[in-house]
Amino acid sequence: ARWLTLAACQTGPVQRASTRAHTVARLVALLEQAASAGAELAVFPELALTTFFPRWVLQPAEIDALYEAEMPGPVTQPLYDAARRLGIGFAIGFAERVMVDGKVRRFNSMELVGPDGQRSGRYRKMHVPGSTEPEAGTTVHLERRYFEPGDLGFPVFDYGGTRIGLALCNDRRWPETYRMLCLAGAEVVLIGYNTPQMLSEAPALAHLRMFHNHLPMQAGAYQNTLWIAAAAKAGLEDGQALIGGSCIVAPTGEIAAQALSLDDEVVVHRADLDLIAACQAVNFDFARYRRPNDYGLIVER
Ligand code: ING
Repeated sequence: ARWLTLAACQTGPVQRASTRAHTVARLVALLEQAASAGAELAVFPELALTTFFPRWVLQPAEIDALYEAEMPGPVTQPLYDAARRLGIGFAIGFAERVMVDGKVRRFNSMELVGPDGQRSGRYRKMHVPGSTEPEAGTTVHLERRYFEPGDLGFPVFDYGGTRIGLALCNDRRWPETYRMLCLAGAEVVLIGYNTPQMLSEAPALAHLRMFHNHLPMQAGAYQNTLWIAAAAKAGLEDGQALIGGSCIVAPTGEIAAQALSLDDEVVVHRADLDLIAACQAVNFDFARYRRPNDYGLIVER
């Protein structure tokens, strides 16, 4: 049997007034808890190092301080050092600022780090929701002001013999995310998210926020025979309530473990990777039963 012990490191609110160093120390403490519970691979939320700043219109001078110009940088290095010391890998969401051909580019990114503390993969969020300007009647969500859509596709990385895919927040609501990762051979998908409790544009859906968090992940895991570990940023962050519900989902579609709080909390499950083959044998023998020649509409505009 093949096993991989996964940890979803839910993170309570990261206020705008928090220093990066203080936040990194919290994340190191979560990684220590995950490792002492036997976890081999941990996931942190989307934009784990900062507040979820797309909720604001920021002045140009305020923006750069919220992005990482290098990963690891001097302030984030302790997390990479902790990974090596503890022998546990992790994925972390962060705001990425890079210079390409003399132009600044900004992505909502996630980095995979090995148990040796070395970078081993990067993903840039594909499904970037919200708008570039506040829109009347909607919750302010300016991700499209601060990030361009990812340009790295849906990569899958080797992690000690297990194939790992990455996804960020809104990506988890789209079946294409899981299908692309599945077809690239992913066995485990690590997800980070920041999801507001209240959406002013759809008060009638208010009671469904947690259902609509878990529903696509459970379906995505089942239909693509994946393990999923998903970490929320949770609780009251700069006045906005974020849902928690961090979880580990099996290829059966079952939630194997789930956070109970809206604060820093580690959710651990020893994932049986052989369940993937079992679920494929029962129904999802992709090579045998998929009808790709008849799915063309999916990639038409
Ligand atoms: N957050 C939201 C999510 O999918 C969202 C997206 C929220 C879109 C509010 C529009 C309005 O959970 C992220 N971070 O993608």
